[in-house]
Amino acid sequence: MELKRTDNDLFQVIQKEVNRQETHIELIASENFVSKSVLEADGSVLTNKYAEGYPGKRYYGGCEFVDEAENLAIERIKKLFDVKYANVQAHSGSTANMGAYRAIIEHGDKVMGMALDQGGHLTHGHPLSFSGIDYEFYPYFVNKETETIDYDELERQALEIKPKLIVAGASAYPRIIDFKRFKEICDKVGALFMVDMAHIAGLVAAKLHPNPCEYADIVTSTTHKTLRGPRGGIILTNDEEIAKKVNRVIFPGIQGGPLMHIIAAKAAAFGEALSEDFVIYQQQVVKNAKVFSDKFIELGYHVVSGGTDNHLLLLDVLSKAKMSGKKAERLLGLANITCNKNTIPYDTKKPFVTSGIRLGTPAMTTRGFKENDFVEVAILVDMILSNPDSEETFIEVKRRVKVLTDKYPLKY
Ligand code: DSN
Repeated sequence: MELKRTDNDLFQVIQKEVNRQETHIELIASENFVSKSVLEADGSVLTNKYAEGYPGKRYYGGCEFVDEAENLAIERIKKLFDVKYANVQAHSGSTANMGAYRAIIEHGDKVMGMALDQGGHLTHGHPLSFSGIDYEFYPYFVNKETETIDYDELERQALEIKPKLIVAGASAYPRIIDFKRFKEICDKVGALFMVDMAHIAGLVAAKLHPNPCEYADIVTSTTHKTLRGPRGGIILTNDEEIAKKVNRVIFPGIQGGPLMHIIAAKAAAFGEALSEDFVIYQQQVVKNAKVFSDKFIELGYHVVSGGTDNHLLLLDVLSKAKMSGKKAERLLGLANITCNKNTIPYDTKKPFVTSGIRLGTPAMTTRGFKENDFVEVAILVDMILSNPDSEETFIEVKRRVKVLTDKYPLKY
C-alpha cells in the first residue's frame, strides 16, 4: 500500500471508511457499492489525461486511448437505454441537469418540477439552486390521500401555467412514474418534456420501470445510484439538434476537461449493466424493497403511498415511533444502520428535522441480501425506534447487524 507509506494520516482515514462500509447496513437509497472493475477503472491512470472536447475532436494530443474509453461508454449507454445520442461527460447529476436545461430552455422560462418536500430534487427548482435562480419553477404535488403523483391536478396546473418544460423524476418517490401520461400533458400544453431518472436508472436498464427515453425530449441521470457506476452524470436524447446543443453546453459551456478515469469507470459500469446478472440484481432490489415495505406495514408503520414499486420506501416514523426523522436517523446510526431523514408528503416538520426516513435496498442487495435479510433489517429498525432508551436493545441490534454484515462481506 503506497499511500500507507507516503501519507499514513490519509490512509487511516480511508481505512476507517472501508471499515464503516463493511460493518454498517447501508440503506441510503441513492448509494451503492461499485464492482472491483469499476473501482479499478475509477482509480486508473486515465485521471492523468486532459481531453477537452469530444472523441476525435480534442484540444489536446495523445487522446487516442481516452477516445476509445469515451466511445465505449457512449455506445454502451445508448444500447442500454435504446437511445440515439449520449453525453457521458457531465461530472454529476446536477451538472447534467444544468446542461439539459441550458440545451432546451432560456433563462426565465417557466418550468414545472416535483415539489422538493414531496420527493423532487434540489435541481428541480430549489430557490437556492441554479435551477430555481435561472428559471421560474412551479412545483407539482402528490395527492394527499394516495400520496402518489396527482396527474389530473398536474394537467390542470400545466394548462394554467403553460410551462416551457415539465420535469419528471424524483429523489424520494416510491412508485412507478407514468412517463406516457407526462408526455400527453406536455403535448397538450406545448411543453418540452425532461426526465431525471437518476434514482431509477438501474431499474429502467433492467426493464423493471418504463423507459423515459421513449417519451422525453431529454433524459438525465446520475451513474452511481441503482445503475451502480462511479459518481457522475449522463444526458440522453433521441433528437439530433438537442444532442448537438447538449455537447456544446457541457463543453465548453459548463465544464472544461472531462474526468476520463470516471468516463472509463462509466464504460465499465454500463458494460456490467448490459449483462443478465445485472437484470437479476435489479429484480432482487425490487423484491427486497417490497418485502421490506410489507414488513414495516405489518409492524404497524405508515409507509408512504402504502408501499413501493421500486428500490426505496419512505417510512413515516413520527406517527408510529413518535420521533422525528432526524432522531431516527441518528439512533439507527448508533446501531450501525445508515439511512437518511426525509420529508414525507405534506410534512409538518422542516426538511432538516422531517417526519420520515428514506430506506433503499440497492446497496445491501449488491452485498447479497435477500428477502429474509430485509425482514430481519425491518425488525432491527423497529427494535431501535421502539426502544430508543434501551441500551440492551442497542447491544442486541448491533450484534445482529454484525451477523448480517459478516455473512455478506464487501468484496473489495
Ligand atoms: N442527494 C441525492 C439523493 O440522495 O437522492 C440526489 O441527488
